[in-house]
Amino acid sequence: PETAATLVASHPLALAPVTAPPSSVDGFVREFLRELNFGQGVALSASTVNDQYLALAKTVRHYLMARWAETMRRQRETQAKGVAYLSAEYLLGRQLGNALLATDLTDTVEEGLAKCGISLADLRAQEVEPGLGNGGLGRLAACFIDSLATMSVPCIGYGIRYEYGIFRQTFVDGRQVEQPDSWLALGAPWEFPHPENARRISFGGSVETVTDEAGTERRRWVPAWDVNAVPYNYMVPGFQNGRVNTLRLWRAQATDAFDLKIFNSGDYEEAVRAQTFAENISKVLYPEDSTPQGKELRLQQQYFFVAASIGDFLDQQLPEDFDLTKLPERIIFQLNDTHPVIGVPELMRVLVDEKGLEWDAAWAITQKCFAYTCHTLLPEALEVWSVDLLGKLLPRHLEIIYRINEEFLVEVRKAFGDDELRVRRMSIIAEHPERSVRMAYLATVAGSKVNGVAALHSQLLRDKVLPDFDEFYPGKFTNVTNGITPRRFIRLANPALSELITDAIGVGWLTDLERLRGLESFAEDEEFRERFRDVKASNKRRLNKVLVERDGFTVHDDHLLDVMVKRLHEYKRQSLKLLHIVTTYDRIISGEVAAADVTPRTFIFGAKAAPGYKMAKEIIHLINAVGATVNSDPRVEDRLKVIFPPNYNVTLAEKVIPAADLSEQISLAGKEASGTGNMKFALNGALTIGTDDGANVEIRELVGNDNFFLFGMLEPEVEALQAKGYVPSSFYEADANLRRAIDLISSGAFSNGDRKVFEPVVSNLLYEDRFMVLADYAAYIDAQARVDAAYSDVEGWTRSAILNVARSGFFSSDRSMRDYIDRIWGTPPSF
Ligand code: B1N
Repeated sequence: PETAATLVASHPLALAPVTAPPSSVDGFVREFLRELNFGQGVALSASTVNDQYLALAKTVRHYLMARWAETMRRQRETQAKGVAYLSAEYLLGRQLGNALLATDLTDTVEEGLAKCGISLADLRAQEVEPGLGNGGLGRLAACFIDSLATMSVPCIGYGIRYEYGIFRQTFVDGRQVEQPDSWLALGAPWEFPHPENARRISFGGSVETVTDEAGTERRRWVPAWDVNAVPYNYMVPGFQNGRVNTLRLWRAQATDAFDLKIFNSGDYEEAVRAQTFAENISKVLYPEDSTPQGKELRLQQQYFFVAASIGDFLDQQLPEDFDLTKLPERIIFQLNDTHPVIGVPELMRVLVDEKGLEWDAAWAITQKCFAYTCHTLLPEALEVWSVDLLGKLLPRHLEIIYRINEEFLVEVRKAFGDDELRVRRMSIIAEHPERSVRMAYLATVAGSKVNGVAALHSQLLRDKVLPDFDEFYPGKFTNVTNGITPRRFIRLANPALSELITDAIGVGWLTDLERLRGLESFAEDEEFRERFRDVKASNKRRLNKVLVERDGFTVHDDHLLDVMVKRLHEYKRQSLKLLHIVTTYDRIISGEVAAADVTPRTFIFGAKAAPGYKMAKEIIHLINAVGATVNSDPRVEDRLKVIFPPNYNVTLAEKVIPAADLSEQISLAGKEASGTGNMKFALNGALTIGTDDGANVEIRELVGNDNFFLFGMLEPEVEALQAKGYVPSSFYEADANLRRAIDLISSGAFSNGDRKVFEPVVSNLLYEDRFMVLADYAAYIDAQARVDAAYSDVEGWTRSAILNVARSGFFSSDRSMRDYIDRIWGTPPSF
C-alpha cells in the first residue's frame, strides 16, 4: 500500500517540482481551474478578469518551475562560468505573452480558455507591465537576459525591485502630469520573494584601524545603520529550449536591529519613521534618462543593490570552500553604465576586509571580474559623486577608491613621466567644481574591458571621452553594437509578419536572425510584396483599435505612418520633427500647396520627459498644441494628423512599431550612443529617416543607401561648426521656410494667439540650440520630400521595406550576446 513515505521516496515531486507542460487542452483547463479555485479562491462564474489573469499567470509559471529548478541544479553542479549582469534598470514589458511563447503554450492556452468562455487577449491586456526602467538602457538589459537564456548561457540579472516604476504620464491641457506607477497593486504573479535569503546592507559610520591575529593592521568599517535586502526572483525563460535563468531584484526592508534600538528608547513614532526611511531605498525608480542627478538616495540605491548582489553571488552561488583567486574563472560582473560601479570598491572591501586577502591579490581578482559598458557621450550624463556625499555614506569605499586612484596614478606617471596635466586629466578624483569621484574613470580603471554600444559611439568614446585611457590601456576598449530580442519585438509584437516570414523562409529564424537574408529575393516577388503590405495594413488597423480604445485617437490606414517614439530629450530633437510638421501645415494654410497634393501622414509621438526637465516638458506641450491645431483645421482636410498618446511604454511600443512606415531617428550626430528603437522599426519593415548617428550608421550600411533616408551634418561637421561658433539665428535669418515655421509658433497660432506660452522654446532654438536643430532643418525638410516621393511609388517602397527586414538580422540581441561572449566575457553556452 502506498504510504506517505513511499510516496515521497518514489514520487518525482519529491525530487523536483515537476509539473510537466500539459499534453492536452483539457489538462491545461484542469490546472487553470484549480489555480482559480484554490489559488484565487473563486469559482469561474464569480471570477474577475484579474482573478483569471492571476490564475493563468500562476498556471503558466508552474510549467516553467521544473525547468528553473533544473537549470539551478545543473549550474550548481557544473559551476560553469556565467555573467552577473548588474543593472539599476530592467524595462521588462508584459510577461504573460513571453512566458507562453517560451513554453510554446499559446495555442493550448487560448483553446482551453475559450472552453471556459475566456479570451486570452483579454487576460493579456489585464497585465500591468513592470516598468522598472527609463528607456533604452533598461530595455537593453531585458533583451540581453532574454537572449542569454535562449542561448543557454548562465546568467543572473541583478537589480532593484522598485515599488514604483517609471511614472505614468498623463496630459492635462497638453502638459505632462506624472502619476505614480503602482504596478504591484493588482498582484505580482511573476515574482518569488525569498525573505529567508535577505542580506544586511550597511551604510554610514566611520573606519577604524584594528590589529588582526597575525599582528597586521587592517582597516575596518564601523557602519552606522543598515537595511535588509530581500531578493525577489523572476524567471527568465529561454525560447523553447528548456532553460530558465534568474532575474533577482532586491527590495529594501527595515532591519529589526534598526527598529529595536529606537523602540527600546521608547520612541514609537521614530521607529516607524526609521522603517519608512529604510524602505524608501527601493521605493521609486529615478525618472531621469541620460541626466542623472547626484541625489543621496540614488547612491543609496546603487550601493544597496550592488552590495546585495555581490554578497549573494559570493555566499549563495559559490561552493563553500571556493578559492577566491579563481573567481574570474567563474563570474564576470557586467556593469550596465556607471550605476553599479560602486561594486568595484565593494568587491575590494569584501575581499580585503572580510576575506582577508592582500590588497594586490584582491585587485588582481577585481580587475578581471568587472567589465564596463558605457551608454552615453553627453558630459552631463557621466556620473560623478561628490567626495563629501560618498564619504558620508560609504567611508570605507571612499578610502578604497583613493587607494585605487593613487596606485593607478603611479602607473600613469611611470608610463608618461611627470606629465601633471595628464595625471590631473586621468585622475579618478576630480577637483573641480567640487572634489568628486568620476565613476566612468573608476569603471575604466577597474574593468577588464570597456565597451560602447555602437561602432560610432565606441570610436568617439576612445577618441573624445577617454582618449588618455585608450592610450594607457591598449586593447581594453571594444565595441558591442546593441541589439533587440526578436522573440518580443518580432514574434510577439508582429505575429502577422512572423507568419509571413515563416511562410517564406521556414522556421528557425527566430533564434538565427541572419536567416532573414533569405527574404531578399522575395522583395522582387509581386505577390509577396502584396502580402507584406497586407501585414502592414492589418497592423495599422490593430493599432487603430488600441488607440481608439485607449485615447480616442484614429489612425487612418491610408496614411503614411510617421513615428517618433523615445524619451523626450533635446539631443533627440523632437523639435526638429515638430518644425517639419509646422512647415508642412504652413504650406497648406498659406495656400502654397493644395491639401490634396500633400502626402497624407499621421505623425505619432510617444515620449516621457524627466519630471524636472523644464525644456523637455515645454516641447511636450508644444507637440500637443500643434496637434490640437492641425487636427482640427478644416483646411488640412484630414491629410495631416498629429497624435501623441500619453504614457508610451513597452506595451504600446509592441503595437505602434509594427504599424509604422517611417521611423524617425534624428538625433544630432554624435549624441545618440546607439538607439535600439531604430532597430525595432527596421526589423518590422519601416524605413528610417535618420542622421549619421549611433546604430543608424550600421543600419544604413546594412540595408543600403537606397533604403534609408540619410540627412544632416556628420559628426565631424558638428564638431567643426561648434568650434567655429554656432549661431542658430543665422540659419533662421537665411532660410525663409524655417523663419515661417518659427514665426508661426511665435505668433500664437498654436496657443490661441498667446505669444508668451512657447517663447522659451522659440528663444532656446534661436539663441542657444545646443543640438543644432536649425542647422539641420533644411536638410531634414529636403529628406522628407524624398520620403514623400518614395512613398508615392508603392511597389518601390514595399521593396525597400522588405529589404530593411531582410538585412537587419544583425540587430538581434543574440548577436550582441555572441559579441560580448567573444570579446569580453568568455562564457560559452552551457547546457
Ligand atoms: O542607452 C541605450 C542607447 O541605445 C541609447 O542611445 C542611450 O541614450 C541609452 C542614466 C541612462 N544612455 N544613458 C542612459 C539611463 C538612465 C540613467 O539614469 C543614463 N540611457 C542611455 C542602450 O545602450
